[in-house]
Amino acid sequence: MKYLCVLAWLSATLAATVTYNWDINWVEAAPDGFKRPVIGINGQWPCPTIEANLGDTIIVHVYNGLVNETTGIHFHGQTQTGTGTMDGPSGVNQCSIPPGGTFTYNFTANPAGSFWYHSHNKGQYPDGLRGPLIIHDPKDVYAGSYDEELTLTLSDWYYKQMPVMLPLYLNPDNSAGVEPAPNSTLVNDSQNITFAITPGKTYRLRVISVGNFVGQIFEVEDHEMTIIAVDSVPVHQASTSSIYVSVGQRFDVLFTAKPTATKNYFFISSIDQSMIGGDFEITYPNAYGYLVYNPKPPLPAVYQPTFSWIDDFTLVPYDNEPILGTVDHQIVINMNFTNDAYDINRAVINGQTYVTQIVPSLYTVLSAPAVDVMNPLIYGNGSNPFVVQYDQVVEIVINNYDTGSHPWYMHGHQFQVVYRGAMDTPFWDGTQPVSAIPVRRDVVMVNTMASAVWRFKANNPGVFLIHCHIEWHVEAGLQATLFEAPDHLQGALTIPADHLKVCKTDNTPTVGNAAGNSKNWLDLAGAPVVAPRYDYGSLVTPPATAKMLRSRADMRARQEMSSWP
Ligand SMILES: [Cu+2]
Repeated sequence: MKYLCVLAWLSATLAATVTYNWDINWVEAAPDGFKRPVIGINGQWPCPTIEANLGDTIIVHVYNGLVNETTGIHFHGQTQTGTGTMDGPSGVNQCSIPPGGTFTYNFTANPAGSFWYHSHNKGQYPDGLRGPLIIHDPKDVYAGSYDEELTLTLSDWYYKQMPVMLPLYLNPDNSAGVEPAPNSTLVNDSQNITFAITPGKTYRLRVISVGNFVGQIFEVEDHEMTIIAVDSVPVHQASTSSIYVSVGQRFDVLFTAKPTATKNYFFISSIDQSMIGGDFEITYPNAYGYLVYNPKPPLPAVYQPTFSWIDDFTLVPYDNEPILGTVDHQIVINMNFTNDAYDINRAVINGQTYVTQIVPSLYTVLSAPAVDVMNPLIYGNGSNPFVVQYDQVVEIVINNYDTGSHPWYMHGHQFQVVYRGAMDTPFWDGTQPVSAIPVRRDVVMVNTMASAVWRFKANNPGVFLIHCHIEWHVEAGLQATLFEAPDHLQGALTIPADHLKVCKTDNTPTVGNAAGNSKNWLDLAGAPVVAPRYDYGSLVTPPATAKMLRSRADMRARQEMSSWP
């Protein structure tokens, strides 16, 4: 017993607290030469990198200095074990932080690896509020395999702000639901960047897609990459010349520098234009960078990438964790797009568009009578609720009935991808061959007219969103809510006072079922099931709605978006 106490004391003293004070505000930036307002932190953009060690306490004090928009931060890929109030999505784990509001996130850095943080508030992060989150582990299995680390974010980029584009995307005049195409492509929120390279050294490159919509194909000229981790999970080494990085995904790769510094090399990130529906003109479909061995020779001028990437489904986790057997609970998500009563194209899961509920879903869990907490009814049909019991082996089946591919993300876990069908293959019926040692990650690309299946153990009680990571589709309602052992949250979690305060400012109730009813918990009258007509993103004061959408100013905005249908 004494021995255990000493161990606990040791780990307690070794873990540090890493504190960030963030004033979130608008700044001007021209990452590709085009100047626009972006959401930065402490007057800076690109946003800073969060760095900590595994087990550290990360504290982020947020002040919303945006004036015109609400906000909120999610720490993508962090499990938030025991800290379910800190996961970030507005309307699920917290209320939106109003302008002038303060809000503190406090959680344990876990697991280690490459992550990112971003706004999880009403389609906001593509306006710039996103950055890398790196958790180091001194015991990392690849710790001795490289000399230096580099971080590289990839992103599609837009010249207009989300609150301008969202109402044009979710609009009867765009009844086919064509997503606004990006104007540009960025690497480290810039273009033509350079990495100074020392001959002979081996580098760990953390590639993080912080984009909004399209996948990115990344390649380094004449430097083979060795994948060592995906979405933070170490994998057995796999060599490739390119990687395909869906929105939200991370690839950690090693590359070894040439022995001599006689020339310099390209790298390229190219957006997957097959995902773009309309006929758009894209100013910069590629972003370039350079490995600079020697500043004297000129940077290379021409490079023809091969773009033959590895299938991430074939990667094998380093710990060889076998497939979880005997599924206790299967969740089937049939996803599609359909038009609502306004002829607006919306996403549906099993026929239901995700709609934010009146009480944030976690707060419903924490205020519900114990007898009702496992009943999905109280969370509102509009939240697409799925309740699972503690320690169940859960299988999630995504059947993609849409004609596009979608990068699906689940908060709170790195799950086992046990099956992924190729484009236009029969949906999952349980008879298809599965992976014996499945790759684990937190975002998986689900192919057009095909299924993907993942499994996890429900050992992390919390309320976690399951959603396509394309921010357009999040706003179109392509989301479900996982209530993972909500009975274990009651009595274990309390809502911090500053979190309650922002709800008060926001006039959001924090007690009751999805409809805000705390008298009759099974009466869901008033719980939203239909998406609101207008979506102006995080804007606090939307323009006078109907008038604006039919005004000449709106038509001009539409024309400016080249070839908008
Ligand atoms: Cu999607």
